[in-house]
Amino acid sequence: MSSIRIVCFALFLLLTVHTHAQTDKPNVIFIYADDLGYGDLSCYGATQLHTPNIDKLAQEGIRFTNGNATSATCTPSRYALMTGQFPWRKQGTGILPGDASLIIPTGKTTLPSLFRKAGYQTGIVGKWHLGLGEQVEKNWNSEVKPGPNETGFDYSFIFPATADRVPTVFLENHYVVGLDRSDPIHVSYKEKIGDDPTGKEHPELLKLRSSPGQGHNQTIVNGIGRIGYMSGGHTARWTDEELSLTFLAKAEEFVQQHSRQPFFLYFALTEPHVPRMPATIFKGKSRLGLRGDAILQLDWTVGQIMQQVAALGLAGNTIIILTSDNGPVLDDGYQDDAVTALNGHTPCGPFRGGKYSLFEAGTRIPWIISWPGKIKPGVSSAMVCHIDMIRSFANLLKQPVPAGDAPDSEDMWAALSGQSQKGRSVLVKQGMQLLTIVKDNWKYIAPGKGAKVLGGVDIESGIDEQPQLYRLDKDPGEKNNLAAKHPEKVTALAELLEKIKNQ
Ligand code: NG6
Ligand code: CA
Repeated sequence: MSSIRIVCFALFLLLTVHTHAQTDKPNVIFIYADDLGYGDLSCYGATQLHTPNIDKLAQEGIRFTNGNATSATCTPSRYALMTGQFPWRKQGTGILPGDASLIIPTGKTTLPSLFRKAGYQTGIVGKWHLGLGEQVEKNWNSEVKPGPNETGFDYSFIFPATADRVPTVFLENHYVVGLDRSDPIHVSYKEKIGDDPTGKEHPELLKLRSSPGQGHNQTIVNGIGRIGYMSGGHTARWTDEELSLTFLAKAEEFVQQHSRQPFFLYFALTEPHVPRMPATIFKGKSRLGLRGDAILQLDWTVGQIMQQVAALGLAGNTIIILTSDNGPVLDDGYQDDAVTALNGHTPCGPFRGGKYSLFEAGTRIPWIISWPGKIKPGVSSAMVCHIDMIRSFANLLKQPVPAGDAPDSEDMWAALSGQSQKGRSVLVKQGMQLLTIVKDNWKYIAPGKGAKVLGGVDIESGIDEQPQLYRLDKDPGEKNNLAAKHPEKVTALAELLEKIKNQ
């Protein structure tokens, strides 16, 4: 062969391999907002708030109207996403404090480990909230593990729990970022430690007042009272206004570094969770108060990532999913102006309840998937859930899932990719503790005891001592309880719920 022929042949081989890789192993960026409601985006009907970047993503992809979290709070939703197991099957999967130990098993298939096995580089940037280390008492000043790097991520840049919980620091691959060794970090959720002022003792130092009766008045960091006490680590503490930009910079770095190999990025944003303290350039921008401003910051961030993917020439080879861990809440512990500046905005969309609730707004969340050229744009009413990510991507990546792993996950790739309008037929969802089951648009809420309206947050819990039955396609606002009219449906759904619980 002449040398020109050899070069041509080599080029041909390279191109074939490259094209092959493009179809088989698209990059995946999974963007997980925190407490973003179904009605918080203009593509989902918001009129008081404009989210042009996410709207563009929706226009280029599929917008799901029946996207679901398994649970109405963060930790259990994330647990389900990561493991493919219903969180209520496992003790200790409720909202975790910032010093909790890791609750994800290290030896089982997780969403990132599935990608890793398929030859992807895997990274998480953002909120973790699934515990770190083997025990509560841990040394934050040396290697902190196990955590994301032991459950499937090659790279991690996280904060441990929530933006309102100590320690208010970033960890990059096991280590607190920016720590001065002469000022070690200590954390306690039991008693005050160190000399830092608390919100309770020094409310005059707060730039964001805590809501009465909702705590958030322990150690003050950056003028904001937190849940939990911490001492030391002063140089490592974050500035809330920089949180999102920091995560964006790290996400962009990850994408840039891995642009020539398949990557999976779990980009877990903190907006619009409390404390809402967006970068100064976003403050006042939405005219809906800090919560609206935080949503605009989130939208801008998504736009930045979309632009980067396009600029790197990766758009046709990258799946972007945008969704949220649970539904919206206005007053979740701080007296920002979310309630007073709402201005007619409806974070829950047409649904009832909100974060923490058994009603739909607790778990019915935005869900957009885009894969230009591969997934046909549109709107889908198929019922999809985060818990199905493992088996759906296992299908796309042609990866086996070992027996016993991801037990509650179902392969929904056909629905997710728009090849089918049929999603799940049945889904069990969780409020705080109690469960509800949806089957073919009939929703049953098991009777239970507890407050009907959750104090502080002022959200209907969905709890009732009577059984509740709703027809979601005809009555999305869950206004008409049909239990008395359809006792046979109540019995059938109650039995099915028991059966699934005992599986
Ligand atoms: C609650 C907090 C709330 C928020 C939530 C976790 C109180 C009174 N409320 O316990 O502010 O932090 O936990 O939110 O402490 S989640 O989105 O991470 O589930
Ligand atoms: Ca959340």
